[in-house]
Amino acid sequence: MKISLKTTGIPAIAMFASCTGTSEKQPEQPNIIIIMADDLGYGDLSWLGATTIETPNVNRLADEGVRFVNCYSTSATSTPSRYGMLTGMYPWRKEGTGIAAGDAPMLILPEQYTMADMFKSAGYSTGAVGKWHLGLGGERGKQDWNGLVTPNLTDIGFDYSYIMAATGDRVPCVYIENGKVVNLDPNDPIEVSYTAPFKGEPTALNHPELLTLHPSQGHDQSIIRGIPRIGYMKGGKSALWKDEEIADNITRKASEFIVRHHNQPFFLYFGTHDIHVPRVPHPRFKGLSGMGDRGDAILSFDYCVGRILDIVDSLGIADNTIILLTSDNGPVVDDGYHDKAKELLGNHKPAADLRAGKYSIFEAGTKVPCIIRWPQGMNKPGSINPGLMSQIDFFASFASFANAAIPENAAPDSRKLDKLMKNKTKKGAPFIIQQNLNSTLSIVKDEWKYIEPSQAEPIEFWTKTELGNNPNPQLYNLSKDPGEINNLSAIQPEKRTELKELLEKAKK
Ligand code: NG6
Ligand code: CA
Repeated sequence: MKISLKTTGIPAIAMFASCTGTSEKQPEQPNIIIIMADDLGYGDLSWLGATTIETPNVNRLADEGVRFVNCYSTSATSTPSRYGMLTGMYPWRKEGTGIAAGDAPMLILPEQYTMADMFKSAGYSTGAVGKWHLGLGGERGKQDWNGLVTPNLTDIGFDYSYIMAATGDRVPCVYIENGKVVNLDPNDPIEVSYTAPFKGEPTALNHPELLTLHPSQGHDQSIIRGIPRIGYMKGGKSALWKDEEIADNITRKASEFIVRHHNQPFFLYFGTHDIHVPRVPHPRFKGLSGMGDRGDAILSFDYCVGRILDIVDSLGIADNTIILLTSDNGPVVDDGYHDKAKELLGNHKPAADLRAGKYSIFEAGTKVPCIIRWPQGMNKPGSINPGLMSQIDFFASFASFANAAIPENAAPDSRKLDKLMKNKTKKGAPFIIQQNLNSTLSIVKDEWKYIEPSQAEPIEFWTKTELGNNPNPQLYNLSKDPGEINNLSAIQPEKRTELKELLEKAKK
């Protein structure tokens, strides 16, 4: 495929490699790229029915790959969801895996076996680019942001990392490459605090006149480049990211990683910032969706997917490269900034017809888009597979593709669904378990879903999302009632007991 530098923005080094790299023999082991979107809903892409927004690049991936329409993240928020996928262990088994602060210590411990370790053991080059949100360093608030932050991703299996420590709305607002802040001026050191503001530094609470984007909920601490954030930060001016350039910048870094390693098997975990808040799309997308910044961020995400597809295709490695696109949790419209997402939503349904959204144990919290493209390894590209799958199962399934052995006790919850992921069967996982903001659990088996009783609040404080917490057990038939309206718990006590017992057994 011929692509122009101008339209893709792919760096010159990539273009050079694209002209020379096609003659190499394909590696036996497939390359694997996970594109992990942030807060992208089941209804946010045109391949799943959205008509108010066009996502041509994701459509292309879907047409050339397989759409898995019953795929779930383990959790309805980012940190636990990513923890589950990368460790193959349900995050609710470990304390402290809820939404991480920007100064949280590394939640995956160096001695823990990760997906990256697994790929490395099979001879892969491994990289992580983009959103991290799983903590860094050994102790909360004790990271050396001006030196080497350690432990870092190198200690859990990634040869290369270029990351945002937490989220776009949490300090520190800098990129960290292999444990070191990028572009840091040693004369302007960084300080980070999640407890108290720095003397003399304006906060969003005290100086709203300095803001270019205003908070609707929380987000009233440090002001970084006119945007109010969670947490306090001082210094590091030359290292601060420019929000409107995050998408292009991390996509460039991801592309460069692919170029560097295209002659050997590689694993790339690419976490986009889109479409998380603050949504600050590049000016070329601003206003383009007609749906406010959230819609524009979807277009930006779609564009970045296109660039990853282009680079893979142009290097001649598409046939044996698995590209898996999914999201860390379900959608949210107003997640804390006045960005017109709500006012301009129109007929768009971010969660399609699923109930609730991000944070919730109802379907929209964890049922996420999932597309897998693997020309050489997959059956019937362009089709839809309804087999049940959870992101927890990627670990063991990928290990089988990579010919990697998983040590005993590692990835304890991950099951090999290789045939499903190759679209050679529609038979899915025997059951899957999900978690909401409060760690209330649900279990899905066949068409049945059981939600355990919970005393936690029914509604999320800021977003007013229904969390699905209910002091009584809930049972839904998802094939007849995908919107989870009719609680059949009292009417079908045997089914309820069966699922409850399965969940209790899995917990142990
Ligand atoms: C919430 C934030 C929200 C978002 C979320 C984490 C407020 C009011 N809300 O606490 O904006 O950052 O945490 O999202 O601060 S996640 O997708 O990374 O889990
Ligand atoms: Ca998220």
